[in-house]
Amino acid sequence: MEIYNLKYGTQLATLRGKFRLTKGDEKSMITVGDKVNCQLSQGSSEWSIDSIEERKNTIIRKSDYNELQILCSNVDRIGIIASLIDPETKVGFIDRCLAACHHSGIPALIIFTKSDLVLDKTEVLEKVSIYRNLGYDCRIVSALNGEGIDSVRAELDKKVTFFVGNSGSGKSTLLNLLSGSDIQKVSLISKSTRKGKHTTTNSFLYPINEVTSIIDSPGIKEWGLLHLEKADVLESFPELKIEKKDCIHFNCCDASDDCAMMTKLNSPEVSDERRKSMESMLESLQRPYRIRTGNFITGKLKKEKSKYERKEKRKKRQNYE
Ligand SMILES: Nc1nc2c(ncn2[C@@H]2O[C@H](COP(=O)(O)OP(=O)(O)O)[C@@H](O)[C@H]2O)c(=O)[nH]1
Ligand SMILES: [Mg+2]
Repeated sequence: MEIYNLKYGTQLATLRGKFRLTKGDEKSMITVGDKVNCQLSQGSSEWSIDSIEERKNTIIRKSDYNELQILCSNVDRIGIIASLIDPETKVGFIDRCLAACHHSGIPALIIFTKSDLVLDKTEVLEKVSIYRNLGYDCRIVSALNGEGIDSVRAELDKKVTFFVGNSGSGKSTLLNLLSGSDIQKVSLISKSTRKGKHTTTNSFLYPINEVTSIIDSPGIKEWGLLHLEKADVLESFPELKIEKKDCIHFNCCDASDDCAMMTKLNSPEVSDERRKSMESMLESLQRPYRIRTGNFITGKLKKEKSKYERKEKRKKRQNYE
């Protein structure tokens, strides 16, 4: 495992003892962003990790398969890297990331990339203004002509930022630009699928200077939100959250029909696009073991799949009988 130290730079170190966390179904020995205490073994150039300092925060996702994954720790910002085009990051993807950010309590910065490829600038502003009007900090950048890069650099200064986005959205390219060197490999966009090819395979923390770091991560298809409750998801929409104060259900949310946030969601004040995005998130909470075509099924997942299918069949039979 690679560790970074201001004095010694990047070093290889081995894990000592057991760091496996056993709390709940959390499964992570050590994660990127962790601050560790190390020592040099006597007479050797080999470092060993003795302990992990308490984490200030963690960013997690929970997939369909009931496994909680710690993506990183000790982060000040989550940079959602959303490409305007080639491939276009869907609003559903951005909203899922924002729901996870809201739950983690870590502020999000939405960075719209590849502005140079969009010829109609009003189209860009329309998309960005949806989020700006909701109060999110949004930046528009181009790695090609340098638009917005300085503003992002200034915003991320003296912070640890986690970059998340779909594959090919420009995370590694932006990291390289901000660091001023080609520290991360950049992928080519596939001509047939218009999606990025996976080049970044592991999350890695890159120190930009003594007080600024960026964690680059592999592209994800969607952020699994199964660690969230319905209320968390609803509250992640600022226009719904403000309705909570008038809700008859004090400090509770079962998203029932008379829930103030649900009432607002189903009102014409919320655009169809945002409503659909929220409905899709709520729906995915109800079907945790949903298996989508094309998913990679092996071992444990195979078992989960057949368990889920048996349960679904039983439900169907009961409905018909
Ligand atoms: N035209 C243009 N291409 C970009 C921009 N940012 C990234 N790219 C290209 O998009 C592709 C994917 O970029 P990469 O950084 O590897 O994406 P990642 O998978 O999110 O790390 C590469 O071919 C980059 O050269 C941009 O702002 N403008
Ligand atoms: Mg990458």
